[in-house]
Amino acid sequence: MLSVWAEAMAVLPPKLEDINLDFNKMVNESLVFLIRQTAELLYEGQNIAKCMQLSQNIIDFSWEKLNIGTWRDVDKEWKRVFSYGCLFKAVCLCKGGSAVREAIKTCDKGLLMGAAIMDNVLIRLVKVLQNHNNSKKRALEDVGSHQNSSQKRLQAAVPLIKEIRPGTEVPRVHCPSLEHFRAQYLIPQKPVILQGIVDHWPAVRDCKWSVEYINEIAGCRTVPVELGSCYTDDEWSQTLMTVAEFIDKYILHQEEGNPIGYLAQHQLFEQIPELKQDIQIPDYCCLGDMDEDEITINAWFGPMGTISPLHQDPQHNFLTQVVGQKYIRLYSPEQTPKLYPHPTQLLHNTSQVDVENPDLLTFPEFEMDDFQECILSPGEVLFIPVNHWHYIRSLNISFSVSFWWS
Ligand SMILES: O=C(O)CCC(=O)C(=O)O
Repeated sequence: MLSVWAEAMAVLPPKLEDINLDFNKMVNESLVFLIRQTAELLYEGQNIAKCMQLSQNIIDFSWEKLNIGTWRDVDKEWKRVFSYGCLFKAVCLCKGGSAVREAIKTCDKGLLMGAAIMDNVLIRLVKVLQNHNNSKKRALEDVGSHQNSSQKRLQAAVPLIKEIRPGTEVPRVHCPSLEHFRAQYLIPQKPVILQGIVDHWPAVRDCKWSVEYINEIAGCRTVPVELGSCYTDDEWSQTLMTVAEFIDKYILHQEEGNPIGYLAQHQLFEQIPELKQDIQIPDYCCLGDMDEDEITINAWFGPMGTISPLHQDPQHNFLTQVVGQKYIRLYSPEQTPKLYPHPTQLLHNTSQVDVENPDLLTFPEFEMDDFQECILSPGEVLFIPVNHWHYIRSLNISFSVSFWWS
């Protein structure tokens, strides 16, 4: 059997000359020299300690560049440099064979903060490293033994909404034709729950996406996690942790007083393609004018009690429930003035009203009765038309996938 180092090196091109180490003039010559030197050391395989040190220098230098100004203004070239640093460091970490987890973490940092390099080499490397990571099996056994009791404890914390008010329920329709959906719901911009359209997804079929499965596929991967009951709270923050840590600390053993953790991420399916194989873009998206690769696919994985405050998005949404249930409240765009959007530019798409417990003294115009609501269950897909306000609370451990399209 090949060593993990040999397997990691096999992910790289056989010859150093085959790596494209050209950068635009943004990246100065001495840094390009450093990157080349690091790559040479890696291919020689003799002085890995020095190679590791230089990789870290590349990471540190580009990290500073990534943190200047706003994220969308960061030059892509610095993201490429960061990815090279992470790639070299991750391979170095494989040398002794004992730091594979650390190597996976390093790849994930490159995937999250860097840009794709060398035909997605970081994704290919992580796949190789994951095969060597057998400690996931132990974590899996842990998950199995704790799930039932912790699910009960979580359910005690927040009351379930069991009843939907008569007359407010979002209608349900089973596998409508494209034309029916277009005429009845898309054109008039009416929310609807589509049933039977994702039953064939591997994620839904046989309830494949259990907590155990997610842990098995993604346990050792580092992902961003939101901490706090909702993103408008002062204490809300984001942090990086492995999926296994997230499951252990926030899904299965949520301690009283600890913040709620939510894995709410639009990059998850790019970062972990194994999960993407279990889902499919709904056919109805072809009614829009986007190519498939322009559709944003978001993952929402969390315990009972995650709340997405009332907000609106600039695209249509197919919010698909894979695991657990969510209580959802919808308001039409016409009601915007009565929903008190935050005055700041950053939060202008978010209402200041706590929908399930509104402060009517501060927000007297808030219409209490004029909404639609539903409990979305596994296999159901809620069509949220563009700009429709939506409030979402998970009623138990939940995994949803949303597709933003226009
Ligand atoms: O499920 C959630 O918590 C939020 C989903 C959402 O807001 C969206 O898909 O736009």
